[in-house]
Amino acid sequence: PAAPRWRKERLAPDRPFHVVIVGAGMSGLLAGHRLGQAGVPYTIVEKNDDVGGTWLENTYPGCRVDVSSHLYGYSFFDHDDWPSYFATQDVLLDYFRRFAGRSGVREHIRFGAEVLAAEFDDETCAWTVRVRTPDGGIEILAAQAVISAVGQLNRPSYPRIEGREDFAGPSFHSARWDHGIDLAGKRVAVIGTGASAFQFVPEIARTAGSLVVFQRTAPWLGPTPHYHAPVAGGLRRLFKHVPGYARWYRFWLFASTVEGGLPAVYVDPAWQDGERSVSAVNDERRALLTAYLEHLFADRPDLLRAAIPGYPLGAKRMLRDNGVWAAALKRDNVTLVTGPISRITEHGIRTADGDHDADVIVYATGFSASGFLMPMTVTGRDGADLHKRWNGDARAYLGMTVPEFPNLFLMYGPNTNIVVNGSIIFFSECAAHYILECLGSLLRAGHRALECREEVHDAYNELIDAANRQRAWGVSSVNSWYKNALGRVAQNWPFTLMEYWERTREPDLGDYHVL
Ligand code: N01
Repeated sequence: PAAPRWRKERLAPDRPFHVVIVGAGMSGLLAGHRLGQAGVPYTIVEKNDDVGGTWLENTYPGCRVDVSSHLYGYSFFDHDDWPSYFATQDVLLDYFRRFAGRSGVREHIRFGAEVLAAEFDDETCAWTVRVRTPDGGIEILAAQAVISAVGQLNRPSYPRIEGREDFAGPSFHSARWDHGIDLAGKRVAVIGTGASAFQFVPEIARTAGSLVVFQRTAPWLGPTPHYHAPVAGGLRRLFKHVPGYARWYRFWLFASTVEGGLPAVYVDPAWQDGERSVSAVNDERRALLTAYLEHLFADRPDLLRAAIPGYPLGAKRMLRDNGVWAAALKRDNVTLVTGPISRITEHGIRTADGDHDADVIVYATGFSASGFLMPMTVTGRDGADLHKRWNGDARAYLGMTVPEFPNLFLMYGPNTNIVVNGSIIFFSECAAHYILECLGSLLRAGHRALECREEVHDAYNELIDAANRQRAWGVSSVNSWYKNALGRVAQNWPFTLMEYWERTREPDLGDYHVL
């Protein structure tokens, strides 16, 4: 998706039009940049003191991206010269800081300010955005359109385990890493074995006195030998000296690792063994990855038994592995516990096999992903309340627009998460393009607002639901943040990335009521 092909001063030079963007992470910065290119005034409201969103907040040891760096960057900004194939958190944060500075977007950001509420005025067709300022005051911003770019994985989820308040020592969540606590020599307990724990456990295992990892569900591991490797010198030289090489490389990565992965998670309706695998291709992958686990834990049958997942590949996010996880679990100072946690006590964690005393507990228990836009209050046309409308089951058209909420656009909204190795930045670029095209149409035609038609929204969501029911993550009963409390997959996009690109290239104004 390219830069907007219009500029406000040509379409509607005298019309006051201001956009408020919520969040200065990857999507919010992009939206700001695109609005700037179109000459539309905007303000970004960011609760943190810096840009970067998830890459600012997650500072746990070992944090890095698990999508190829050469895909995990804006298609139009400095995306070639990554030091490693999978960039570390500090490199990514630096990338987004650099982008915010060089693009000029940083000047439009209100840092340390939090959007509390946004309300649509039926008379004026404008939004009123209520912001808590850094000094604790309240400021009201007026906007003709609001773009939410708050992300999906930004509210840490703490487990509902009895006795959590009783623990006498320090504890923290992986996304709120407490760097003030030195784990060296300490008895550390880690709850969870998702993508976050998988990255920091090998790091902290090196210095912790003892480390107990509590695993409820084993992750599938995708062998990625170069996961921590620096980009080979030869490749960097090719990028530098061969014109067009970087583009070709990105295209090759996209075609082979991104779009190629989806068929493995398609459900074959005739397949019988649904809890184990969902199709012959999926079952073949299971066999390959099981063999990989057998290789990793050949010398530890106890760990191997715990390491083989009991659910189909693709039902939860597969983790990239280069052997450091297995090596960490095999260390003398590390224990893997798979029995259910019965409670947390003053001294540590209790399971059926006894008490595991700890000095520090780290919650690697993920995020409340299905609350989209929580805890903001969003009030649309005729006083409609977004969270009441959703009632815990967020839906949007193309992940972006919601009936009754004119000129509200969501980035990384419902059903736009990509599971099989795609880069979410590609999705955000598609979304930013679509939003800008909507705003351009609005200004061109002199309309005040666009509101998604209920029937278009519903038909689209039926399509998404039907497809998600035919994906491994939709049929498996395993826990995952892809599903909301109702069991519906509210996060994932079930099709190819190219299909999202197709659908977002040109808004069809017939999908919208024009106000
Ligand atoms: O969180 P998760 P995460 N008792 O929800 C366990 C992205 N990400 O922060 O599987 C015991 O995956 C839970 O167990 P179970 C990426 O998209 C990317 O690790 O529900 N255990 C699970 O093991 C990722 O998918 C990167 O049975 C409990 C863990 O906690 C997403 O963020 C890095 C429990 C939570 O795993 C989230 O990853 C990090 C309880 N009561 C994150 N409650 C990269 O790019 C929860 N658990 C590399």
